[in-house]
Amino acid sequence: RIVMIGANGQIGSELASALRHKFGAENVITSDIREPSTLKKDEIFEIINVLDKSALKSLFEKYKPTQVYLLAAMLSATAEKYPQKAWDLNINGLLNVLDLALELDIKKIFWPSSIAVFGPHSPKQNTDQYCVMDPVSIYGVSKLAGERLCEYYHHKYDLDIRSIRYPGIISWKTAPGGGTTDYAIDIFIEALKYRRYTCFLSAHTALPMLYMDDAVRGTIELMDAPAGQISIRSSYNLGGVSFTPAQIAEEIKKILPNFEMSYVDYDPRQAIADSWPASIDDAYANKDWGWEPKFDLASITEDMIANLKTNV
Ligand code: VAH
Repeated sequence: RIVMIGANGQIGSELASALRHKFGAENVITSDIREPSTLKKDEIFEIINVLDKSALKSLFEKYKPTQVYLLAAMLSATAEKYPQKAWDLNINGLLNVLDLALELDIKKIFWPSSIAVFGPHSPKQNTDQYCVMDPVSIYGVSKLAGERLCEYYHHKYDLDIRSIRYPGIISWKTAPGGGTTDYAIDIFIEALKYRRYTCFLSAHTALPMLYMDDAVRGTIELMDAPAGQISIRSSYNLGGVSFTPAQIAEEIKKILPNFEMSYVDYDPRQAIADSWPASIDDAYANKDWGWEPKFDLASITEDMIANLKTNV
């Protein structure tokens, strides 16, 4: 049985449906700080604040999960507005789950990290699993510290915690919450509504991105892998596709020829994006558990436009 914390978010909402499909809705307990916008009759949901350790303990004692997915976090752009809250949620939320997992013998945990753990002195291209990591965003600082906690709890207590450094994730089902890579989602919504988009990142800002279908599949593949195959207990680099706002705009124009792209003069998220890698080397994920992305920029663009046209 699985308990997911932060199930209303961009990743949580789609990962929850994939897990319900795989294990049955009765075996997936979703939770978040407030009610979800939609809940089907066979779906189980509980209100929880991951910072309330005693409430979290009661939730785990009620459902006795064998796996916990902790997706609750404050993302990069919002975190820069509330750095102390971001650190508290991202780190103390993780510590509560780690300590309760030890106390209640929860077998397996998933916790997301991010390419935000890299910084201005990390290699820019094909950033490797091990390299200098000097994150400049409080989000990146909290994710780097979180990775060190995960590795520590694994080596000290043999906790089976697994993690992925997600690139920017592109999806259409759930609006993203305050990320620096959200332009790659907003651009599709506005292209379909207005045939134009004013991008908050500059035209040649290359960033590593991943389509949600790939992110969900990769996460489940990691969690399904035998523990003996997992050689990374901080967090796995995961690459998908790297592109710039100019490149995604060109791809959209192939389907919406009169789409027009423009760029703001300044946005605080540019400094965050400039500190991140342009592309990621995910050789360890490929070697340890067979990771391969399936979506490239063309298929992401086609899938996003096709789905947003019919569903939004
Ligand atoms: C963010 N979407 O922008 C998240 C992610 C790599 C980016 O961590 O903060």
